[in-house]
This record gives sequence, C-alpha cells and structure tokens, in this order.
Amino acid sequence: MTDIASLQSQILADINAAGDEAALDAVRVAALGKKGSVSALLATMGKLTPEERKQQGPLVNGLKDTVTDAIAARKAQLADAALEMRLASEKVDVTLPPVPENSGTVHPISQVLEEITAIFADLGFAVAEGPDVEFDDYNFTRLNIPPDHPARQMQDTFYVAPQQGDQGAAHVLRTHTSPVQVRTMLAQKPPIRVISPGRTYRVDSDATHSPMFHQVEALVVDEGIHLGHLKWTVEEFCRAFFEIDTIELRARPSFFPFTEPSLEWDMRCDRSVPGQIKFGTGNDWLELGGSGMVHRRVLENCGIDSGRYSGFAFGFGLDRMAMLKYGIPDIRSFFESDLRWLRHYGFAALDIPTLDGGLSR
Ligand code: 2U9
Repeated sequence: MTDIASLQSQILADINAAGDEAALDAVRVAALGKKGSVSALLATMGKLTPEERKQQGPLVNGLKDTVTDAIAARKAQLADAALEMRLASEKVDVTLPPVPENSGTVHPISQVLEEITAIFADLGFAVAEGPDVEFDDYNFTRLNIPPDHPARQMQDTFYVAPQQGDQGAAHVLRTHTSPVQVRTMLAQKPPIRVISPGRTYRVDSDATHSPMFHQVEALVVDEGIHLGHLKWTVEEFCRAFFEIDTIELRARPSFFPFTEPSLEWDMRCDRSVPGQIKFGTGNDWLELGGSGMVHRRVLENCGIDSGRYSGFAFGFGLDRMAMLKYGIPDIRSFFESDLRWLRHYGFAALDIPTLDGGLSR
C-alpha cells in the first residue's frame, strides 16, 4: 500500500514537472504504457489470492484512474499555456497607425473620383456604372448622334471588331460615359439622380489628351427640372471640389447633340504668374466642362415621357479636374506608373475624402 502511495506521488510529481506535451507523453508511457509502472502493478493482480486482490484491486485501479486524470488535466493546462503564449506573441495592435514608408499611395485620379463621389453623394446622387465596350446604339444613336456625325469618325472612335454573340450589333470603346445614363433611364423610372464616373476612349494623344481618359457625368431627370437646378448643382459642386467659397462661374452657349439648350462652364482664375493658377480671383477664365437640358429626343429614345419629365446633364474630365486641382502639367504622367511621380502626387491611403472631414489635405 505504501508502495502504491509513493508510486502515485512520484508519478504525480513527474506529471506536474512535465514542461511540454512531449515530456508529459514520456511520463504517460512510463506509467501507463505496456511496460509502465502502473501497468506492471496491474499485471500482478492475476497472481494474487482473491483476498489480496479484493484489497489491492481498488487501490491499483484508483492509482490508474488518478494518473490518467492527472495526465489529462496537465495536458489541458499545457495546451492553455501554449495558446496564451501564442496569443501574446502574435498580438497585433490594430489601432496602431500604418508605417507610411511601407504603404502605397492613392493615385490622384482615384483621389479625385473619391472626392467627387463624396460631394455628389451628399447631394443625393447614386453612382451608376456600365461596360467600357458599349453598343454603338447606346454610345451614339440614342444620344441623338446621327450616323454622319463627326464624333463617329474612325479617327475619333475606337471601333471594336464584330464578335461572336454580337447578333449584328456594332460595338465601340465608349467615347463618353453618357451610355451609362442611357442604361439608367432604360432601367429605372424618374426621379433619377446619378453620376457615372469611368474610363472613356478616343483616338487622341498629346500633353492634354490621352487615348484612355476618365469622365464624370451627372444626370437628373424628374418633373419640373430646369436650368436653375443645373446652375445650382454645377456651382455647388465646384465650390465643394475646389474647396473655395469665392469661386465664380460663367456659362457660354454651346452645342451638344444630346442637350438642348447646351452650356459650357468657365471658372474665374488668375494666370498672371506663369506656371500657376489661382481660382476665384483674377481676369482669366478656365474651361470646366459642358452641360445642358437633356434633349427631349434623348429622353424619348430612353423610354422617358418628355411631356411629363425634363432633365439636366453635365460632364467633365476627371483627369483634367485632377490636373487643375493638384497642379499636374501633363495628362500622360497619370498612366506612366512612375513610382517617384506616384510618391509625389499620391495621397495617403487612409485619408478618405469626406465633406465634413475634409476632401483633400
Ligand atoms: C444623357 C444625356 C445628356 C452629358 C454632357 C457634356 C455636356 C460635356 C464633356 C466635357 C469634357 C466630356 O470630359 S469631356 O470630354 N462633356 O461637355 N456632357 S452634356 O450629357 C448627357 C449625358 C447623358 C443621357
């Protein structure tokens, strides 16, 4: 009996001393394994007299159960301790700011797009998107651009070779994002308030033109929409985008096949210092973009009753807006992926533009 008690306290001490799972397993094998000390005691049971067995049996079985339970408890303890250690060593403080040297920057076009989206979202506009390869019908015909219009010329438009599944419909790389608004009007009823930012394509390339460039257009269609709504929206947008309260705009009459009447907008600026532009003061004017009341033929082409509804639309170049706001002289630099340029003109990845938090900083 003394033997069993001292064996138990020895094994329990070994279990407690086991510092990891491998050491614990060695203790288990030494006690409960085929040739283990507890197993050896169990093996002697058969040779005892019934009287001795009656007395010794429960003690040896008790020893086996105590050792088994102690091993299980120590195993759980070791697993908990290992988990605690892993949690402590792998702990990440998600509230720490990123290390600027290791983070990329947001491209000025993405930045400007975020800014513009924030401004229009505040005015109640949704963002609409469409494909870059567009039906000729949506890009031109429904927008009242007739087959002989110069915009359709091969030297302006990238035509896409007919593909299987086209079913005879001609495709182009969209020359503006206006077909997105065509799709919006075909799909939903007024009131409509959308902006359509995206890539557009024209056969053109120099310091201020790129064959792939970005546009944002806005479209509002509802009952009673008039030029006053257009003017207010353009002014409100420019004030927010250029972050200047004193901006002054002027409208010039213009012509676009899809709007009637059509207007182009200029912003007062000062160009008296070479290589610099100041907005809101001076005697110079800067072209911003075009606009107008949606042509009633376009409304009808898109399934909108022009007797009941009217709308306005405007469009401007995202790349041009980024160049103006951030003083970028050459449009081609946007697409060269020059890391030094990106580090200079890029924006911090986590400075998301918001109207109350600041658009750009
Ligand atoms: C629909 C009806 C009317 C969008 C408009 C302009 C005038 C315009 C250019 C400015 C410079 C594009 O980036 S740019 O080349 N855009 O002048 N865009 S009105 O009018 C629409 C659009 C869609 C259904």
